[in-house]
Amino acid sequence: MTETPTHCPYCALQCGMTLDAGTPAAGPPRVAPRQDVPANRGGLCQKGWTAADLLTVPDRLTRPLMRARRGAPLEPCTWDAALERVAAGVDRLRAAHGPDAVAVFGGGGLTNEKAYQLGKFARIALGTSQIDYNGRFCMSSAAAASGRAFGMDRGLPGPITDLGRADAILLAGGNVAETMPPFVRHLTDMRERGGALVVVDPRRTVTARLADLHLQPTPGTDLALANGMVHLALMDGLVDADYLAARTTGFEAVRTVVNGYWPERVERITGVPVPHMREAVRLLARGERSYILTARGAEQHASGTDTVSALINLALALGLPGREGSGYGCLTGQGNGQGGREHGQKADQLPGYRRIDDPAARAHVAGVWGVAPESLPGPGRSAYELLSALGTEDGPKAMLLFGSNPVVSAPRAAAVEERLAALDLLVVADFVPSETALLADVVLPTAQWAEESGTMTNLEGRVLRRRRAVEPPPQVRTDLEILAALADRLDAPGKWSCEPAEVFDELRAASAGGLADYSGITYERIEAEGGVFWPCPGEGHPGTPRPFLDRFATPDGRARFVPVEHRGAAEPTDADYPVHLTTGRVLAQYQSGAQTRRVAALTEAAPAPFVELHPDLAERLDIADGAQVRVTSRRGSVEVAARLTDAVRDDTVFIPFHWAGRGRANLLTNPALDPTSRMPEFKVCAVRLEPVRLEPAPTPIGANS
Ligand SMILES: Nc1nc2c(c(=O)[nH]1)N[C@H]1C(S)=C(S)[C@@H](COP(=O)(O)OP(=O)(O)OC[C@H]3O[C@@H](n4cnc5c(=O)[nH]c(N)nc54)[C@H](O)[C@@H]3O)O[C@H]1N2
Ligand SMILES: Nc1nc2c(c(=O)[nH]1)N[C@H]1C(S)=C(S)[C@@H](COP(=O)(O)OP(=O)(O)OC[C@H]3O[C@@H](n4cnc5c(=O)[nH]c(N)nc54)[C@H](O)[C@@H]3O)O[C@H]1N2
Ligand code: SF4
Ligand SMILES: [Mo]
Repeated sequence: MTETPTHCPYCALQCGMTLDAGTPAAGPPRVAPRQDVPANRGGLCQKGWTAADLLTVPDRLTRPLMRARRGAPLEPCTWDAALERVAAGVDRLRAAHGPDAVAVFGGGGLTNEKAYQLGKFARIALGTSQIDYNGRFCMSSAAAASGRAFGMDRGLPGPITDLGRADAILLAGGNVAETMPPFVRHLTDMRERGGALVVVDPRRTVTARLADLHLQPTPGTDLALANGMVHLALMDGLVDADYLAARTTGFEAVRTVVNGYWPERVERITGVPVPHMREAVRLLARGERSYILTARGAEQHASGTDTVSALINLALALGLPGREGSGYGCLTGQGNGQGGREHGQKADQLPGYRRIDDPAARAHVAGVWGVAPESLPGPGRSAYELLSALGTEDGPKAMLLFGSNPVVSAPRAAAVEERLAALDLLVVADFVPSETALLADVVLPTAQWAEESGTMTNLEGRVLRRRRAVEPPPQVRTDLEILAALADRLDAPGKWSCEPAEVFDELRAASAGGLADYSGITYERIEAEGGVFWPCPGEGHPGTPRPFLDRFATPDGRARFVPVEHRGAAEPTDADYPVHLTTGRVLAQYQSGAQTRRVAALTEAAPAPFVELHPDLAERLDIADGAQVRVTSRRGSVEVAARLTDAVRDDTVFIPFHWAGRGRANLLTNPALDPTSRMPEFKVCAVRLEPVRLEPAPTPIGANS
């Protein structure tokens, strides 16, 4: 029996697990939790426990597939034929329309090695600026706000175990009891030591039920809430003046703005009673060790960057960031949501969290890649803008997609599906036939988590090893092998190793001197030290569990306040669409569901989408528990079952987004983008609801005679 230590294939907590490869006699592969990984210390959620089932899903992609022409079926073909079709198509489109005719779309689930190689492939094998990835839909607003406040964006400000020793944690828009269940251990550790948990969520979620205080705002009003809390902190004398003087700049402008956010006004905007706001500020200010954490609920808005800035302003006003055991943190979502946003699959970025429009960054990275800096393209379109441009007059005519299923997960998904259909060539690398793969002209079967090695950077900023534990099926290749084969056919410059360790060494060199400096991290060190925190600018460097203790990563070393004003939902409710819709997750399904809908135990636990609504709203609309409901926005309609609960505000309904078909939540969502992060507003749009009246079955002829 061989047991390989590795990490869960799903979320950013990257729970430690061992995989037992199984044998015909002993049974199929199985996982068991590891005790030695601080993030989960022996815990796993249901997705983690069933992760080995992914290896044996019945419709696993095991051969390349191709369709002869649009409308023809996808049929098995050889690797040679598939790769030749891709290379020939790319060459033809580039010759006709220039290099930006080919787009690349990546994912935050890819290892660091693959994310790095994908960004390099786009820039020097294809020469295209048109690359972005699904992380734009995830934490880009928090990343942008952290960047402008601290000069750097790295998930948590310290090891996850610091949270357990906190005096208070305010969690804005995160339902960790469903989205990272073992994380709750750290929150209960804190509460057992006397710390207080404050949860901000329009729904009384499983997580909110664990809290000492639950603030239940209208979706899209966290910014006003945070400004109101700074106002209260000033009023109640809780602002840390010494800290402001020593560690920050720009508070005066914020003081002026929050002047306008007097408590009663904020109560009117948010629906949160003034005493609750005041209590939240008091809890955060009463000790030395407090955290403000954000997740998608606060971030996935057209004003998400400003909302996170408002929450960071609150953290700074209370003197939290830049000290051990307190601060601001963003809960990264995808398995490699952190590393995936550092090494160049983002439209404006080069490895090491460098900007692609920075001449020094271009010169450094071009040097590592062995090309001329002038040959590198500039910044491209952000994810939704890229998807919206596909197949248009000046948009890309082909797309290569690795690690996302936008047909289900992109906002205004029906329009995105139309754009994908307008392409001359869609190529999808995946290990399951996702809804997006089923639209492709060429489908490349790729290896999955336990069949490959590489590194992942978890929500702490700790770089971890993913280890190969089983062989992929014989006709399946790794993403690195696919990129290398395509680079070869495209006569690309540069080296295209298929060995993760070699690619990692190149990534180290490319990231050296950047913000996300991995140059001192080696596979051996990760192994020996249980992971290494970036930045780690040299093999002798210990890594940086807690950045900002001495200085922030800004030019003057001080954190910057950013004054921000409340704007509210991009699409307010009105007479035709009188209810707010918010979307998110349930425990047993992951993202677009491409993986988890194929695992029997998970589908049994969460078989279908639903709409959560308050009994008062249901009564007004004549909707019974369990009834089919049509939910309609300006962009489309879905039909889902009603789930009545007083845990949600009576002006707001919630639909999880994990399903395709008639219950696809993203048929409804508003693609309004944040001006800074280009994050779409997944978390609020205006809808109306009506019961679906089932037509009575037609009476059979002669039945009554
Ligand atoms: N089971 C499961 N776990 C996952 C995932 C999954 O798909 N399934 N995905 C992973 C990924 S990639 C991510 S990004 C994380 C996401 O993790 P979370 O951010 O915890 O998940 P969500 O359910 O998207 O949103 C959290 C909460 O935001 C609330 N919310 C909605 N609108 C607002 C608002 O305006 N303000 C506030 N304050 N709250 C609001 C919702 O009611 C919801 O309870 O989860 C990761 N873990
Ligand atoms: N309405 C609404 N929509 C949302 C959100 C929301 O809260 N509400 N959340 C958004 C967020 S935070 C996120 S992160 C996105 C995620 O949504 P998606 O980007 O669609 O993410 P996944 O469903 O994880 O899709 C990953 C696909 O890539 C495949 N895959 C996994 N690993 C690999 C790999 O290593 N290589 C290759 N080639 N393929 C791989 C999987 O099988 C799957 O088909 O959804 C966003 N969409
Ligand atoms: S919490 Fe996340 S990493 Fe941990 S077992 Fe569940 S899905 Fe996997
Ligand atoms: Mo995400």
